[in-house]
Amino acid sequence: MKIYGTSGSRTSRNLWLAEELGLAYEHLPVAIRDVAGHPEITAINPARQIPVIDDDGVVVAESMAINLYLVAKHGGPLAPRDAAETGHIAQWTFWVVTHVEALALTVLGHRVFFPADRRDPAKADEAEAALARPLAVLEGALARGDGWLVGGRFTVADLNVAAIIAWLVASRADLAAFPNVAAWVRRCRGRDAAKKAQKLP
Ligand SMILES: N[C@@H](CCC(=O)N[C@@H](CS)C(=O)NCC(=O)O)C(=O)O
Repeated sequence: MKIYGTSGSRTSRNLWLAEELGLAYEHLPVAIRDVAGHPEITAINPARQIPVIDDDGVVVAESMAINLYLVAKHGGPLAPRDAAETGHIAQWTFWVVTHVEALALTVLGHRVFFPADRRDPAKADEAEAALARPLAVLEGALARGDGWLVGGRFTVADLNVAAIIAWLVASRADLAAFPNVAAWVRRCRGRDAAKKAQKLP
């Protein structure tokens, strides 16, 4: 399997899962600025974006779809065990992409990622304030449950959601009002596979 994209992009969530699953893969760390003109990527992904994988001829784009594909193919404890878990893993994955990702990216961009002259602290603050509502949803779920989102164990739902919440940690967002989220994201990001993926180019 070839995984295209630098670990400093959304590809990081796919590299994290590949490490969790112990997969053999070739990592092609194409940088975000080089994606649009990269011949191999443009040949396989009409969106001309990373991440995209080529798994022995099965091409999948969209970072979250890639993760759902990989657990469907390889199984194991991170994968859903039944239809209910399939639904709940999809629920959390769609939820984080719909309600959290853009806001978290705005916080990350304006506090860390953009060059200093393009950062607007007010935009970061506004996005962080808007995140209070979805973060309360996550906090409630973690407080009511057993420390994980689905099935009483670390699954791809935790990975997909934590990969985005980690942007808030990197942005030094204030998670004091969400202690269960703060503890859970530390547990998720402290896993060996997460640390290994973060060190990739
Ligand atoms: N929804 C897509 C978003 C993909 C995306 O925006 N990729 C960015 C890097 S994280 C990219 O390729 N940017 C370069 C470009 O659009 O030219 C996913 O989750 O994979």
